[in-house]
Amino acid sequence: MNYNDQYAYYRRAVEETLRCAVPADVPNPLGDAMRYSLLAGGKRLRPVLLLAAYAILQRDLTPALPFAAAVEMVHTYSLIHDDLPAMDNDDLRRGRPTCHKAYGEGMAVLAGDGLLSLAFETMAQSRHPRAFAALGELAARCGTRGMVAGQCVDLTAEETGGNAELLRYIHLHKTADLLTAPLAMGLTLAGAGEDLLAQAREYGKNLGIAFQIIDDILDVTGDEATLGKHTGKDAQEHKCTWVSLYGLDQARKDAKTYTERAADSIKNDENAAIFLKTLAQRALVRVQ
Ligand code: GRG
Repeated sequence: MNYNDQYAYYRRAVEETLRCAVPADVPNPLGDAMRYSLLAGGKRLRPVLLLAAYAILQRDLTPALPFAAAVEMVHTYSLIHDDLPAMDNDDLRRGRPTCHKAYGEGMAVLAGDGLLSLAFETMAQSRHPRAFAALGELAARCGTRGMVAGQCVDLTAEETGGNAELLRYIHLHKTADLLTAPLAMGLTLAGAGEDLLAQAREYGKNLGIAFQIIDDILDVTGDEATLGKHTGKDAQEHKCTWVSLYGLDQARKDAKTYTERAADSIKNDENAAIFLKTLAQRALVRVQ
């Protein structure tokens, strides 16, 4: 299978799992608000990373699917909360009105909370023998020393102006942690040893930094219709970004450097490992 077919294959498996992930007995409008954001599309990058990492060692993806869905739930919760007026105050996400625009702020807070807890419930119910380790990895990376910490520093840097050290912290935690988690989870579930896990962590860190630099660039140069969200927000909100600190040209060079570092971190030559190298290169030239 070529790269595009492989990505589409992983993505389809995730979409099928997500379609019925929110239980029917969640009261409405909460259940509808959760499904509205979870099933709105998106690249499904994090679950694809999890399945690709798992596929380095295992053939049958079925046992990894609840974990792939859980990572996307956590990502979607973070987007819903990030879009709230108290944070980035966005009204467009994934090409449609943000959750709070469609369901109100209170329901959007609850939809985010609901997706976060449903993610952990889904992993716990999988009964996978390594579920606890995978779940711990996600908890650490999305929590108060991971993504939430990155978001905290991102918010405070709007007031202080930020600097290179803060920016690296923001990129590592707000973005790279939630790309590293699925890689480490997929490998852990598949029974990988420390050597492969270390390669994946290095890959995730560098991919995450490159991915966020590109996100910063796209906020300046990207097309709103293609991105499915508004651009120009970073400058409006005085955000500390790679572009605001280093300028567009340097940002492009740095994105390339971190992408190369990510690809070089993977030493394994299984098809699924080569897929990860290609994914990093594709992420560098992404337009959405
Ligand atoms: C609210 C705790 C909390 C965290 C918010 C997700 C987030 C952290 C902020 C959103 C803005 C942002 C630039 C986040 C960095 C990660 C990122 C680039 C998210 C967008 O991910 P994509 O491009 O989105 O994979 P899709 O829609 O394709 O899934």
